Amino acid sequence: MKKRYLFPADYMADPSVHVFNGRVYIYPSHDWECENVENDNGDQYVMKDYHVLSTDDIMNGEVVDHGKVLGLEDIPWAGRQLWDCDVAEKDGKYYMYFPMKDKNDVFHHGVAIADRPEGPFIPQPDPIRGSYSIDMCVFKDDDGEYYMYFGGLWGGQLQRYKDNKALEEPYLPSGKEPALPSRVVRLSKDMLQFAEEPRPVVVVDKEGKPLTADDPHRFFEAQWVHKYNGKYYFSYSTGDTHMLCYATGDNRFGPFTYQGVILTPVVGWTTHHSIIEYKGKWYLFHHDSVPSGGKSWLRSLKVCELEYDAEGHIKTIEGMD
Ligand code: FUB
Repeated sequence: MKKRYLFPADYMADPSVHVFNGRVYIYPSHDWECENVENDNGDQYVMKDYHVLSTDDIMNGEVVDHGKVLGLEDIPWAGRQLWDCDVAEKDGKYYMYFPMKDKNDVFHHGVAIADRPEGPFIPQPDPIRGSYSIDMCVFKDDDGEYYMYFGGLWGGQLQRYKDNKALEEPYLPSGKEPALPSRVVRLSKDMLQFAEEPRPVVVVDKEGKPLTADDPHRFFEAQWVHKYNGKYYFSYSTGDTHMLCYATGDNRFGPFTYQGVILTPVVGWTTHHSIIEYKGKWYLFHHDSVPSGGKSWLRSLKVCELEYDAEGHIKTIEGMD
């Protein structure tokens, strides 16, 4: 299968990809060299800014770097770490949603606004009220509403919350306990706040039982939602088992039934992705650490075609290829 490194000039990761005005826009996070040791808190992911990339030919065309569009120094509540962002368009304005640690080292979600998909993005002064954890995917559904899926374990801090409230002590389920779920929330009409309380997004097996914490295919982080043939596809990273997996359902809020592996482990600790259709073909955007010689915090953007079988099952892609 043909794969392409999209932007060999720099280390970027976590690609959120959308088609705006007929062109493909890539919203990655931006990796930097770091002197910290690698740890489960994610201190090695020191990302300080975002660039926007775009192309009109995914596998062969020029990938344009539109430059830096937002940096930590622009954001009044900034502590550190601009991790996986996403962008949505509404009424000709572009809204970037980003997770960032505040001055107390707690992740919240910021919003920044642009007049064009390539930015620059101007941040709101405060984070979204009630926001927490990381890795947002904003999905516009057929009802015209926008829904944000988010959450990530370990360094992503999801284990610090239950029922949208901060716990006194983090709690990570183990063994046969149900795995920690991703979250979904409808956005307000002005796109700047949550319109309701976030709900859990549960992945179940074929018998309808939630995947358990010890299941290697359980949700960890990096959620993405797309629709194919009228079904919702909820895809995600399994984190410490290093796969991209997916589950399908008939309802945007889930539950989603586990279906299989999209991408087997890549070189590097993290795996992360987005899925889009462009000019009649489907694509998987992700990252790996091959070009940096395996440094998990220096990742490179990669893309390949994605295929479905006649029943709508996604064909598994080899991560090491
Ligand atoms: O890039 C920092 C974090 O690593 C992301 O938020 C996760 O999804 C993982 O890729």
